[in-house]
Amino acid sequence: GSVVYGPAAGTHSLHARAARVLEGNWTGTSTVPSHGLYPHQWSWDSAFIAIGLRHLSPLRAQTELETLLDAQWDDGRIPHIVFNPSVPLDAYFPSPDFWRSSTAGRAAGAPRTVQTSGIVQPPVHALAAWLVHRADPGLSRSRGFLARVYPRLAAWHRYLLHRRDLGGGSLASVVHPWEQGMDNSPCWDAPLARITPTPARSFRRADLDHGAAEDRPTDLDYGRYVRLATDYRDRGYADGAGSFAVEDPSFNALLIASEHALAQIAEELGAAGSARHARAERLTAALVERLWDPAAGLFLCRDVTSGELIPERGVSGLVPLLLPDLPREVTAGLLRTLGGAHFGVGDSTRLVPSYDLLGEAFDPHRYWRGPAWFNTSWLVERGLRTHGERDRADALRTAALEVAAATDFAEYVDPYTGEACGATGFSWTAALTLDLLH
Ligand code: 9WN
Repeated sequence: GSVVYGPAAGTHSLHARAARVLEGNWTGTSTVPSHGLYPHQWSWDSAFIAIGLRHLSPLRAQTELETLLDAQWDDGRIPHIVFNPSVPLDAYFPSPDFWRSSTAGRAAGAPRTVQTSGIVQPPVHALAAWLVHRADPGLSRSRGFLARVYPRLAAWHRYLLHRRDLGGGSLASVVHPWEQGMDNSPCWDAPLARITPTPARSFRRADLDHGAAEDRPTDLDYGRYVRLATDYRDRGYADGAGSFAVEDPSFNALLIASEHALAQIAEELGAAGSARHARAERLTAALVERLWDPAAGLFLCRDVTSGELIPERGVSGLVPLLLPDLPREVTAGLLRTLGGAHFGVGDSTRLVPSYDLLGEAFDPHRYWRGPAWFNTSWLVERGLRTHGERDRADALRTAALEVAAATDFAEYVDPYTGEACGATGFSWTAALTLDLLH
């Protein structure tokens, strides 16, 4: 197909096209990831969307994050979905009547006015809030934006660092694959194998009304997702005794990057940020100690239930490249792995595949089992820049812009060919395109 990115006019039209996608997906107070497949507000989507929206409208970007934070629970958790009450119940599964946040979540302090899910997603929010502030500090100060979001973001990090330290090694655990955001990654196969699936006939998957079945998780996956979420709900969303707990490198790296951002927010508000920077450094050391695998040359997930590292290479293990203060041999190892045979970046693949090209479970079209996603490629691009790898960052940026343009902002793509999978007009693809254009 024709390449829209490159000449000045093409860049301009790509900017305008991305802006139109975000305009179309805006509801008035937040942005849906995609009207058909995901018609509510998603937590980490909103963070990535705000990072792009700040280039169009810093006010809308602030509102995006504040709408999400308005649904925060008293225990500090930010729910992974905030439901739009005007969307029919059967438009997305699992719907509010499954999660029952206002009754089952009462003890954990779920809000009374909005319906939410009870699980979380990666903590990209403080990073997003800081970047949104910097896009227009004058507007941000006049609205008291950082002063209002700071205590909420601090409570969110407190929740993750205390209630979610299930492994006792200072890192946060996820208790459901949807929390980590890469739903059917092969990294979850072993810990999920212990979970008895809920029979598929007992629920109806709305996702198959919009996405091709061979690009989506299987019914067996869904049976296990439903079982885990049901058990968590029936425990009142109390953390501790569940049958699935995993320390994930991407989730924790984003928490650390956000803790650094929270330190900068504190300083902007006239408080000391040094304790937070120091905590972020301690967490980086814990991440390396608990999840770095020198032989594999990337970070692995730790199954907290068995205590073992999970021997699967996912893009999640490359995301910590984002962190500024990694030991030199770790950075060098990540850079080698990124360009090597397992991920092929700058070589056989166009964007960063979600999973090991040589892995047994690799499938170039099935969701998080191989396809490339724009948010993870954006995070890796940022990591390359952080570590002074300008040429490699530029090449990845150019590829991301070309593929976004050629696929009409696809949700995910075949990592080799860039062919579109899932939804088009996907919000974080459009938002991160805007960010890469700036
Ligand atoms: C479950 C919204 C979300 C993303 C996730 C992605 C997908 C949901 C689903 O869509 O997950 O949360 O129904 O498949 O895996 O990363 O936040 O875009």
